[in-house]
Amino acid sequence: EMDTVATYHNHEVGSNQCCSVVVQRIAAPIETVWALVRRFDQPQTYKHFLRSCRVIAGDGCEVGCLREVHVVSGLPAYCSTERLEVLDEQKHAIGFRVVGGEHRLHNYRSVTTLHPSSYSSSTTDGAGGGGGGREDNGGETTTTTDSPTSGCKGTVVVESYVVDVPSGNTKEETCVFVDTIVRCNLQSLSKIAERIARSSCTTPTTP
Ligand code: A8S
Repeated sequence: EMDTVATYHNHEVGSNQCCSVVVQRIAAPIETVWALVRRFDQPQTYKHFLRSCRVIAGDGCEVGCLREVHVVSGLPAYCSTERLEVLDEQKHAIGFRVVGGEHRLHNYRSVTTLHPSSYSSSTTDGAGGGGGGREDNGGETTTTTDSPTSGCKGTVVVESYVVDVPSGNTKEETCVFVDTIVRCNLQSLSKIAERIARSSCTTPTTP
């Protein structure tokens, strides 16, 4: 798992760019979370700042395809054109790059990786919320890789990004803005995946 982090979260960062990473623990199995995260053609399922998404080149889930997303009103953005750069079904990694659109986050690129974890069912509250972390320059990430057999199946999501600092803004301001969006996305992902996991766990089985 540390290998996947090293492979996918090692970004080249220019002098007028900033980078950060957000970590989210989810009390749902990795397969449940991956089923939501891998859908490059349906980011609005859990990214609630997105109003719509249209695939404009490719089949929607293969490297090289393009999507155009429209953003909800109230943000300093209108739309964004994004290219799928990484889709690794084995390592549970997905990454995209912003190639156009009307917004201020030029050359934004991000990678999201999922890691199996476990949580004790007596501390379900702690496993779901929080877990946000922020690092300035790709320092060590704190992914918990407990033995997946020691409790309920959970997932740790690691999402890192690099982006140009918009003119008139500082690196710090840019990171605060983007971290907020990414943290909201991962918290909503967590809620949705945990709801799905709960409903499939409580499905009555006939003896
Ligand atoms: C993502 C991450 C981000 C998306 C940003 C940071 C964006 O879609 C929004 C506002 C902007 O100002 C830029 O994983 C942009 O989607 C919500 C349009 C790119």
